[in-house]
Amino acid sequence: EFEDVCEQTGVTLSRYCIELANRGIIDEDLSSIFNSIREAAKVISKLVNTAPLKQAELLGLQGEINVQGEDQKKLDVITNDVFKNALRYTGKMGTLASEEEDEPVDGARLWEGPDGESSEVIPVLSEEFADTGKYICVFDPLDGSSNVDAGIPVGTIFGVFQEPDPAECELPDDLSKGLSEDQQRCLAGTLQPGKSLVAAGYVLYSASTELVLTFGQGVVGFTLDSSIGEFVMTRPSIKIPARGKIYSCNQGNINEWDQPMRDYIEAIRKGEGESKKPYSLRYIGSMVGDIHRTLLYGGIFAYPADKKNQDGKLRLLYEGAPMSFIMEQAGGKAITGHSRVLDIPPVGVHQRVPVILGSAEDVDEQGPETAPES
Ligand code: AHM
Ligand code: MG
Repeated sequence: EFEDVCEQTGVTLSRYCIELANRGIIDEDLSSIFNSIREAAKVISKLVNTAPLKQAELLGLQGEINVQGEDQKKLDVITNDVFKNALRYTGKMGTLASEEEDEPVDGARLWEGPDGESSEVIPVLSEEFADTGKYICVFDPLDGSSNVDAGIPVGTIFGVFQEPDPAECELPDDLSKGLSEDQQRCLAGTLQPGKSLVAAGYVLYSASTELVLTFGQGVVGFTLDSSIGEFVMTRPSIKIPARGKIYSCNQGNINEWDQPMRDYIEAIRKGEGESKKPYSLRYIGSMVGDIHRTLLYGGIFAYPADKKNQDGKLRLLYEGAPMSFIMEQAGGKAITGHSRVLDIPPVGVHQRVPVILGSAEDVDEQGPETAPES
């Protein structure tokens, strides 16, 4: 009877993390961080799902503009609080850096209560507990949120670094100017290249809620079974096909791209690329959805540099790097057009990066001289 139950419930994300911790692949702190990410993902999934029924509370603009000059949606702000507070509650976070926060924040000290009041430590937990942070989480709580009012898929993207030895990370003068000592420490710890990520993942809120993650040992996918409130493993080992026949980019920007990018897209579109087969265009404008499809079906996703945006649009730390880590772990590749995305040392939390990622053969065709070493 017990076996039957196990068979029906499958391997949950909690079970998976416990097994990895038992085998020494992740430590208990990282496992606890993933507990929080899982809980935050469930709450955000519920918020996104019910938003049209609570329009006044959840949809539309917040009336604030974030540090990147973008209008914040109500859901950007709410989901940022959900994700941030879930992580803080672990007591394992050194630093948190989000698309929706100007600067990285200390992950352990401040706890925001439901009324927005904050205290030095999480109520009922000891100061000691709140000071054990050794991980850094970078995240975009609701990527593609311009789609959310229309019920189009959106996602959460996250990456986890280990906190470096403070002696080893000094900020250059121009970056440390005007920051307190604490802020400097948080920023220095956050500016790590993607190749230092110890974990990364995304959650796609679509027809189903999908959580895809990597701890640097392949890529695993889970689906939220809302009837039991658990993420159940549905894809134990995701491998991207070596070549696809779909390209995904904002082709409206074609006149702004450089010539090699234009020539490449024109060629695959017409069936004049290496595969000699015409590619289909699929583009949601929600990175998580577009990349999830690319990962499963193969092909190429690109947000290249253009004349107006020399560094493209997507953010290195919490969009480009985590997605590139997942792609490489699934057997794909991720480049900027000049170098491997994971090799770039960030110089700012909200730094942008051009990305071209997907099936290895497709990425090689686009930029053979720049493809990463395998
Ligand atoms: P956001 O972080 O402000 O939501 O913007 C990121 C999104 C990505 O999800 C998507 O790939 C891209 O912006 C789409 O941009 P565009 O509308 O220029 O095609
Ligand atoms: Mg984003």
